Amino acid sequence: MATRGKKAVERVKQLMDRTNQIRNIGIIAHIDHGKTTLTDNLLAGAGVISSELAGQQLFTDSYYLEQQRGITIFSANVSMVHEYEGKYYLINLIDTPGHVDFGGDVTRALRAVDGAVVVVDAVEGVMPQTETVLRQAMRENVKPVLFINKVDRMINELRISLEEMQERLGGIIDEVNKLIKSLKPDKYDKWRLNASDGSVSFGSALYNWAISIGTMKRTGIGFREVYEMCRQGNMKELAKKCPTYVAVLDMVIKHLPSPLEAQKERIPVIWRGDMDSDIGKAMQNCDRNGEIAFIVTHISVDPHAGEVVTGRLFSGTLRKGVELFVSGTYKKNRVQQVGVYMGPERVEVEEIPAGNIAALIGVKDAVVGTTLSSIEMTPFESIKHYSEPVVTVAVEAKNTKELPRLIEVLRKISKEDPMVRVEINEETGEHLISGMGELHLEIITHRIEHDEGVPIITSPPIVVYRETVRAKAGPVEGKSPNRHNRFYFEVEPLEQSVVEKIIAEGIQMEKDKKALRKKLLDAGMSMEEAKNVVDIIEGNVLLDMTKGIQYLSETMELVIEGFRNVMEKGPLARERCRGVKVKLVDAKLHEDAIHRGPAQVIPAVKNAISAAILMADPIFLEPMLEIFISIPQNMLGNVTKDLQGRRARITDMKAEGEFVTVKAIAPVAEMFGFASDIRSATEGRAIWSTEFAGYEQLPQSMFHDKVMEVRRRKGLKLEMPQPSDFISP
Ligand SMILES: Nc1nc2c(ncn2[C@@H]2O[C@H](COP(=O)(O)OP(=O)(O)OP(=O)(O)O)[C@@H](O)[C@H]2O)c(=O)[nH]1
Ligand SMILES: [Mg+2]
Repeated sequence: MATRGKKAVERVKQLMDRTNQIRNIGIIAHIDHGKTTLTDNLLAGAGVISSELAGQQLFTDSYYLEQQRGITIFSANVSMVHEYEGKYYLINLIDTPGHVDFGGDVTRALRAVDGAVVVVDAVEGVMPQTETVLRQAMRENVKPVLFINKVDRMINELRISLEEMQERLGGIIDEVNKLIKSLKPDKYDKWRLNASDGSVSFGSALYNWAISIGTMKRTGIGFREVYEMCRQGNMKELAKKCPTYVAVLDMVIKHLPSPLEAQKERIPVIWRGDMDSDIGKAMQNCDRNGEIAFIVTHISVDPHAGEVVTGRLFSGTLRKGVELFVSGTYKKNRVQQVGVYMGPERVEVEEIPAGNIAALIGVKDAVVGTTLSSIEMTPFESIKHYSEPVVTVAVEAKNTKELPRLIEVLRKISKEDPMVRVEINEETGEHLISGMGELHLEIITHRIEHDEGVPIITSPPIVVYRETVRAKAGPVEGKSPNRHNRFYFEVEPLEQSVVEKIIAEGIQMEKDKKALRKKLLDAGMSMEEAKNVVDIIEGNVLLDMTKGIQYLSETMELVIEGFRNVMEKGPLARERCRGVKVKLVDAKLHEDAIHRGPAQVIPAVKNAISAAILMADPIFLEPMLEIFISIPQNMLGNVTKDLQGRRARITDMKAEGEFVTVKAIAPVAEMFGFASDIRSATEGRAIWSTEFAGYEQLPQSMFHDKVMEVRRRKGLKLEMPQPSDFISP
């Protein structure tokens, strides 16, 4: 059983080669439902950590802030070996965080795996984040199994009868199935969870016992026995007779696919290249003799070895010394070391065949999401996360001598975490770090100060707005400084549903015009417009509605650059634009290319688009959160009062026994400090979570003040900008 020592390493190396005996899985769930405790027990069961410590040590929460705060911040890769029906299997597992601020980690982990153990707390049941992580798994074509955890609480805290317990457990399975059915109708028949076929197990990660149909048959311990032993406080015996790892790992091996089965179905979803090409076939067949195709899903720093790039190898064989193309750069990197995980440690190996999760050293130019390959290939689809970095802090090095170090640290952090966006405020020279929420930014600034030792001054968190328009305007003429070129633009709102689809599906310009047109039509754009799209950025589009204008096609790159400049820094307060449809309707160009260079075209385009936006009834959009709160009935008053003070809109309220659950939508800007306020308003009895809920228009009454607030922060003139600031009337 033990996987420690030399023999264990040998076993892992052997199994790495037997693709049928590999399972790559993620543990996913709502916050606090017990993922890390479960992972501990699986590691202990496999002999990687001592079983006395399992459940207390929280092995994969090895970062000190994780231990201090009792939450997972970074996903962690571990591997273990398990024997099932006389055969050994290699299980590569990723423990993911549950807090919404770290949801990007979950998304990335799901790219690396083929199956997921969805953990649900038996008492809390299916929660909002359960749905979010399941949606993400379905999107990646990752098959789920279910572990219902904390059954001990159901028995000992809720003190319900055996019958009611079984009924409630059945209810949770039904709910998860409903989600699978609505999120992935085409797979529902195959993926439907069912306690009687063993794709669901039940137990207590903390007290280290679990049962499934399989273990029931072998041990004779079923719900009745579990119920009685829990009541008698005899969970030690349960843990001995039916330890968690047996039920859960058996379930994983029996019901989740090996890479060989999984890649056939996953590749068409995560890669848009030609399935009949050699590399397409190699990946679908998990062919170790094919070219190398690898996606980076995790980057961490090892104090001895430096940067460790972890990810999934879909085809080929990785060996020390190979040179790999790094997508998005024109560079090749040489792999200096190849490793696999053994428990939480990396073990260097000679080579790793397709189907495994591998750790590489030497790939300096990769960022999370990069495709590494031995031939130039279409990169994997970008790893899309449903949420966006909407909260920002400004940081400044306390000591200007430390500025280069600060820049270096920020570069490193944004390489590891694509949900972090770092920008320089040119006016003030500060660095603006945007992240998913308060906690995310707190961890980042903590890392800069305490782990990297760069003292910084950090501003309180602020919200980033988006600039958009509510009306049509134009055509507006933009003249080049030499007056030889003129561009005419119209601006109007891009239909809301189109904006949302473009963003949710990550639609970008691509070489294949037909494929792009189809995506835009599916998103609800008209044919007339879809065929004229020349650029797309963050839910804004540029359309070329002109016909037969001489020299325009040679100038289009510059027009696009001008357009992008405005979309990245809108005319109201240099916030990003969103949902703006810009149409180029006419142009007059100088015949001589020298007179229509960048210095002429870009300002003409920028000025015309900026002025048109200001004429089209512009407004700020603000980021929103959906809030879910569950509280005892008698505290409802305190909670609704707090919510009202935050411009929240209550969207649903349901009583369940002594508890009420409230759903509401509120601006991110009003939610700072909510955690401590709700704690004191409810004596710590509220269970709550939030989720990103897109953008809404800022109320008109706040518009002027907010624009001024942002302009002040950015050191801009404290006046509402006018079209005449950009074009002469
Ligand atoms: N009673 C009981 N408590 C449990 C059980 N499993 C986990 N817990 C407790 O639940 C809390 C959260 O456990 P974690 O394992 O950290 O949960 P997690 O899902 O990894 O949390 P995040 O990674 O932060 O989302 C801890 O206090 C655990 O001791 C269980 O089976 N029974
Ligand atoms: Mg955890």
